[in-house]
Amino acid sequence: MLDWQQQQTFSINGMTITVISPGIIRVFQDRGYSVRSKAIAALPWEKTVVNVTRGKEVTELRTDTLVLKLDEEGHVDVYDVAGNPLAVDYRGKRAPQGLDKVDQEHRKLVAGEGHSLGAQAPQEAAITVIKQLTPTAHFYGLGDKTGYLDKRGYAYDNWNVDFSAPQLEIQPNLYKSIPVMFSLDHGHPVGLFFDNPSRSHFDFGRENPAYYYYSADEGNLDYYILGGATLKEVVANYTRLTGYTPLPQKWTLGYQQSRWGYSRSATEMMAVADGLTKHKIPCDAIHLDIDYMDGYRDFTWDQEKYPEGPRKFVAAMKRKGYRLVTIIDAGVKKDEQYSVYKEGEEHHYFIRNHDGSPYVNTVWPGDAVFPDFGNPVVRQWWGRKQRFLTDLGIAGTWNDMNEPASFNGPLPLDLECTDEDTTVPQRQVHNVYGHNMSRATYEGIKDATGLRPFVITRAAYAGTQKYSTVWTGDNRSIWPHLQWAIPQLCNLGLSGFPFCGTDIGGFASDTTPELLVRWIEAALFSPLYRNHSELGTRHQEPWAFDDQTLRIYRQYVRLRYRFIPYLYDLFAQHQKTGLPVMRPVILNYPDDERAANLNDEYMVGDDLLVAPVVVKAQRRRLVYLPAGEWVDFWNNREYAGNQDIVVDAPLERLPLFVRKNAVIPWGRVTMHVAATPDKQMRFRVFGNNGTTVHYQDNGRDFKYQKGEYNLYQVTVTAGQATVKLKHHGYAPCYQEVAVETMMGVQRFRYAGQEQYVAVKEEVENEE
Ligand code: MIG
Repeated sequence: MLDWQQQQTFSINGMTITVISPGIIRVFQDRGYSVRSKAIAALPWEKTVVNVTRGKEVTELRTDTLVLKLDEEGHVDVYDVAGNPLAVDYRGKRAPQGLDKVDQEHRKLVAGEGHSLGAQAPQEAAITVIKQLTPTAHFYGLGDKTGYLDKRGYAYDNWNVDFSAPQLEIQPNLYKSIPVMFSLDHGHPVGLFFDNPSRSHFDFGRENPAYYYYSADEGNLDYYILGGATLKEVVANYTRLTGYTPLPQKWTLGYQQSRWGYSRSATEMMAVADGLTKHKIPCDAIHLDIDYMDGYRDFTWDQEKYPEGPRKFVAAMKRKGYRLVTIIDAGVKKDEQYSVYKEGEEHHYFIRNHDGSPYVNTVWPGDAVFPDFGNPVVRQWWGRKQRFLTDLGIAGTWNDMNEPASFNGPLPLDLECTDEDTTVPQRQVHNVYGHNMSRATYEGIKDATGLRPFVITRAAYAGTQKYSTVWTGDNRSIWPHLQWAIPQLCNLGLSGFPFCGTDIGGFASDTTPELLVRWIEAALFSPLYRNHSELGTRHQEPWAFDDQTLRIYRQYVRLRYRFIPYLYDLFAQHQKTGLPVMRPVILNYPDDERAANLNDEYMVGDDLLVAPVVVKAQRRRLVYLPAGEWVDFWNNREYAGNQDIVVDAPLERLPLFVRKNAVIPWGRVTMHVAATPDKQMRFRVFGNNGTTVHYQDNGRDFKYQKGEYNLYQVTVTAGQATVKLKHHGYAPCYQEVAVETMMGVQRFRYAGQEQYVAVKEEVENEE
């Protein structure tokens, strides 16, 4: 620790309080557990002025963002600099209210009929942080939890599980554990990030409306207080702490087609590719689920199902224009004839029983063992294994079953696992299993290809966004799961994961044409835009139904490609702002009570407001427009904000509004994201005065980090457009730029020297 960092570290009442920056303060108490954070790669230290006032009973620490009051009893009270309470310790003890005290016998009785009594956190936990709850506070974050945007009134567990029964809003935990929460009370924001991967619990006033609490079974007391003037600043501080999602390859923002079962044969895969081509559905990747493997062995390929071998198959798909993404499961087949197993067994790379032997459970390949991803050597080994796929030309790795899932009961909690350089019981690293697998995969692919790795993972911990995209796992083809996709993805976005998506159409059960259409509409701006379904369910390719379904579906996938430059701009902005792409309205309008628990609308960046139809048979809906002025994307009709409007939403209509005066880059519709640099770009202006900064690079590798990118400034003043190249680091800049205002199209030509000159003005509006 440097001297100035030491000066920002305070020892008070047995706790270490570290001021990392004005808006990030760590509260720490060693309880004998590892202090190596899995979530944080490097603390975002900033030299900070800290004013310390030591009173008789209370010590006060003040930065220009946060005020902490610490008393002798160990309370930590957090205020903003204006004196608004943000997170004040509750002075009482936990006192469950209205929860039925059921003895074991009656519990059994109820359970006997198949009813579950839900999660119950132990009354005494090793760690409890308990805060006062005001009647007006809202809660967000927590990653992929089920239910509604505002978590107030609900309780959740952080324990990664594969949960395949229909997910209901009472389900306390799913595949990911991201123990960050944001609270917003009368517009005053704060975040608390509990950097403890062991099993933990959140309760937001479900147990008692007087308090909310976090508790953990074990681990150090280790949490970060995140401050900022706005919710955006608080979220940004969380991302600063746990890491940004690196720019994805541009094609990953294209449409993707998947289904468990396609990869049963090369013929079936080809038929999917041909279906997409024939029906003119733009698509950038087709996914191969577990069937391509030889007996579900990771990093193998079934030669019988692919008689020409994988190399020729991948090349043939590439000629058709389709990239391939392959699934890799966490469980490695126990098979003495299989090199991955043999190598791992020999070097003790698998999670162990107490006698040192590899622990065996059952997954798809039958008996399976589990790589010990907490060991850096195992991560490197697994990383090198990616070359089997990248050498074949596979474009991405989709990590599944990495909670880890197992069919023969859960992994015993005390199995021996490695945490970097020490041995710990499984339960202490359980929640970072998928995180470490993702990291190994990311680093391996980056080494092998030099490209921006495309990794998708089901299980995750805080900070996994540095390595991987996530999807929300096994949803169902039911309307409630479409409804939840909005708050679930919005909360994932706030929790550091801008690159996320749901299985479009629903994974389990049979989808219906109406549900599928509403899903492809609602998910239009979901960063990961993938249709995926379960083996044995009704097929849900866009052409699996009627002409109308196909037509509408195609229309939206084409529209998606129009918006890819806008989405890509948002990913570029994320590198600096730390903000999500798809976001709840409350993030942009934190003082708007109407937005606090708005579950059926979302925003994309600051400019697009999306109000999808997520209710069966609905053909009109109420749309809440926040402050400002809004333009209906479909007919340019203008609306004042701060009001509810009723809009028509026939099956083919996704209600979509653009912030007045927004300037939106408008991409080309192509069957696949172009591999060559675009020579032209068009911007659409939804008003007569606006400006945007648009980002361009090669969309593939890391050269942008060395300045190889372009920034264009497009400005419209009283209907008159100008275009400038603000930063010219990527040689092939646009030769032509068109700016389409509501009055007509203005064209520009690159004249060298970072200048664009107007070509001629046209009055007509063109497509
Ligand atoms: O449930 O590999 O969530 O997307 O298709 C079985 C088969 C295991 C779970 C994943 C799902 C995938 C499926 N997998």
